[in-house]
Amino acid sequence: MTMKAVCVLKGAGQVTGTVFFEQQSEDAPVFVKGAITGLEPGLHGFHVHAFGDNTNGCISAGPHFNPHNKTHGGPRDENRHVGDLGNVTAGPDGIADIKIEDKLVSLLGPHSIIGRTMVIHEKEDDLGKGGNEESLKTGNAGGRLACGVIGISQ
Ligand SMILES: [Cu+2]
Ligand SMILES: [Zn+2]
Repeated sequence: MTMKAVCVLKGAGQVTGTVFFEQQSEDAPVFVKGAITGLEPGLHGFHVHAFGDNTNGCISAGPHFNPHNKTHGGPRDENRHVGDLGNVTAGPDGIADIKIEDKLVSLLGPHSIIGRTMVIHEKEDDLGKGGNEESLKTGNAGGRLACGVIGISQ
């Protein structure tokens, strides 16, 4: 049974986006597709955060989703948060086209990301290689430009 999910990202500024998720089975990779607009050209950290709570804006979503108590890393690192999807790149038009395949995030099972929050950040995620303490927590990706709760899609 294929599981599908969707997330509409909004924030205080002009950044908006829609992201679609698809997974064939619990052990299969998740495909993430979509676009985020209104960004400064360049790299922007893109993560699943722990809580589906946007009561106080994107900040209420809490830290990166980290059910295995690891330090922050890049999507291809052994040591990473489940929510660490790395960076997306916005072109000169301010649009980031998203096409990610990830084998750690899941829409199914005990560590499903359904009901959690997708966040797009102000700055580039240093993928845990920034050489300071914050790098191993957040990748120094800065403010939260837009976010949205990941929900089940048809
Ligand atoms: Cu984040
Ligand atoms: Zn992280």
